[in-house]
Parts: sequence; structure tokens; C-alpha cells
Amino acid sequence: MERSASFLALLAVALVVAACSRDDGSIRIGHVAPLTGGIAHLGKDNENGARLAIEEANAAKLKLGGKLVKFTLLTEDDQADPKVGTTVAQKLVDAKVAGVIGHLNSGTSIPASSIYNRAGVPMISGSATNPKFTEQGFAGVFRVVGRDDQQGPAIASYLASERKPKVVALIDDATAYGEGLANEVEKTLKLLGVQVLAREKGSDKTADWKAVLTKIKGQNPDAVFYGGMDATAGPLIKQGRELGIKAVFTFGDGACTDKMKELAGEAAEGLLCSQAGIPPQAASKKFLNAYKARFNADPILYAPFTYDATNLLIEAMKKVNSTNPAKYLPELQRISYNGSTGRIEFDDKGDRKDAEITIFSMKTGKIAPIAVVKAGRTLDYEQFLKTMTPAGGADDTATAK
Ligand code: ABU
Repeated sequence: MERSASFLALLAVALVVAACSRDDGSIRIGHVAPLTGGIAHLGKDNENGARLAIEEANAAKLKLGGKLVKFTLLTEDDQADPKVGTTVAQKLVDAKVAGVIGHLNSGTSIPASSIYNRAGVPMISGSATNPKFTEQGFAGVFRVVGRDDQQGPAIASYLASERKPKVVALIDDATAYGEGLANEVEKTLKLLGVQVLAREKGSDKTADWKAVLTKIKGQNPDAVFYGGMDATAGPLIKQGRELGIKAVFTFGDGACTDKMKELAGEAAEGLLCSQAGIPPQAASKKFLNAYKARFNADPILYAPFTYDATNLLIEAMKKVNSTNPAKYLPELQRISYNGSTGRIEFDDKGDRKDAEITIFSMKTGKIAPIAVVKAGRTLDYEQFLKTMTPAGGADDTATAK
């Protein structure tokens, strides 16, 4: 379905759905991520971002349609499992949420999006990067990070130009995200004339990579790219080094975290990786200070993005002074919002316009940003920072378009 046709269908559903505020003035906002299992730390990070935005909105004592409103976060654990993802999506629809922040994984976001779309519930993911998420034509689907058809070319081009590998081995975890991102990396490497070995596979639960790595070692690649999350990428690089593989290990956003050091120790040093947005430390000072004060920790990966996603939903309601989805949904599509991660506007698919991709390397146990790719230009990270506001990020104020 075309997104414009889906938009009319969504408005028709929204018109028959009662305004999403309850008699006591409370408005429920859903959040979904894996909160148990190997990537629970990333799920909690996403949840913290959404929670902080809601707590700040409640502290501001917002009135909509003349009534004081109170936002409540309904958070669900989809275990990064597509089937559980659709079950909790239906649960949130039944709970009459005003919108959903999430899901974290592409593999859960894509099937869940049909359920929210049928129910007229908007969803904004702060981390799902597979292109299909916004290519389905669903008018209520948005993301505030870049896509894997931006991220794959960015990390592959950086690897090819800076490390000049002749042969690259590609492994993925057979998820929508991991496999999709590895496909994008493969396409770019081939275009650049780099030889790519036959694809190797694991799963999002693989802990023992030795058989795959032994096979790869025999082919002596200069680099290894893995599409998957840090929980499985940590053991992969650790076992790779134990087997004596000297190649440059390279990863996408799911494995571009300091957790790699915790999981792989010294073996993580020197890894290359990308994130589908600005680095968390480049988010606005206001956000970073508030996050630290509230959770006594720094954001790990995409918390600034789920914070912005939640604020976008609330901002759309504020702009139309209504809790009626038929009114705030069109506002979400045309919003121009200066969030903690910079200005956010959506294109006609629901993707963030001009999303950044940041390239990192692990140095002395921390992933450190090296370069930012934006609108087809690659900037050295220090140069990129100069293009941001003096505060080092955005100022969290909304501006009408
Ligand atoms: N983008 C990295 C992890 C989330 C996902 O897209 O599956």
C-alpha cells in the first residue's frame, strides 16, 4: 500500500478510536524492547530514554484541550523475538496506547508494525534500522535513526578506504537486522572491488563461533564483518583472536557499544563499528545531564533517540492541543523538532531526513567516534562537532516548521 493511501486509512481508524486520554487524564505511551536476555542492557537503555521524556513531560504539568494530562509508560519485553513482539503489540493496542516507542529490533518492529497500523497507533523506533520497517507504506511508522542502506555503505566504504582489505569475510546472525546489514555491506564492498567470501551464519543466540571462525581462518581474510548484536559479537571477536585471526573485525550499530570490551576484553581493541546516528555523548547537554541524574549512568547507545521519539509524540499532541490521534498523527508527519540528537524531520516514508552515521574504533577499552557520514559527506568527528550547536548537541526546543 502507498503511504498516502495508508495515511487516509489510518485517519479513518483514528477517527473511530476515542481520544486516547482516559477519564483521569492519563495518556498511555507504549515502549517495547528486549528487557531480558543477552541484549537487555540495550533494551533498558532505550526504555530509560522514553521514561525520562515522560517524567519531564509530567513535571511540566501539561494541559491538552484544557485538561491536565499525565503520561504513563507501559513498557513491554519482546525478548527480541518476532512472535513475542506481535503478542505484546496486540497487548498495547488493547491497552489503548497513544503511540509506541520501539520496538528496539528490526526483526520485531517489522511484524509488530502491521498490528499498530491496523489499530491506528503510531510507532516511532529509536533503533530499528532495517529499511523494510519504513518501506511497507504504513503511515504511522517512523524512525529517528538512519537505515541500514545508509549504515552498510558507510561502514563498508570506511573499511575499504581506510584499511584497504583485499578479502573480507561476512557473517550474520540470521535476523532481519544482521542479515540485512551484512547484505548492504556486501553490496558496497563488491562495488568497490573488494573480494567477499561466501556468507557464514550464526544466530542471535550463538555463543560458540569456533567452527565458523576456523573455516574463515583457512581463507585468510583481511577483514571480518559481522551483522549482529554485541551479545554475540563479543564472543565472536574474542574467539577469533584466540584462534589467531589477525583481520580487522568490523560491526554495525548493534555491536557498537562499550559492552564489547566487557565481553571480549583486550580482543575488542581496534575493532571498527558504526552507529546509525550521532554518538550518545554528542547529544544535548540538557539530555545527558538529566539522564545521568536520573539513572546514575551514561546512555549506552540509542537512549537519546528513544527520548527524542517520545518527545516527538508528546510534541505532536501539544501542537494540536489534543489527544485525538486523527489530529496528532498528521502533525507527527510534518513535525520539525529540535531534539537532543539534533533537528528531526521525517521524509514521506517516515524516515529521519539526513540521519547521521558515525564510525567508531575501540581505543583503550572505549568505542571512540572517528568520523560522521551525513548527506553523502564524510566529516572527521571533530569537524562534525563544530557543525553542531555550541552546547555540543541540540537544545531540546521545538520549532514550528
Ligand atoms: N539497529 C541495530 C539493532 C536494532 C535492529 O535494527 O534490529
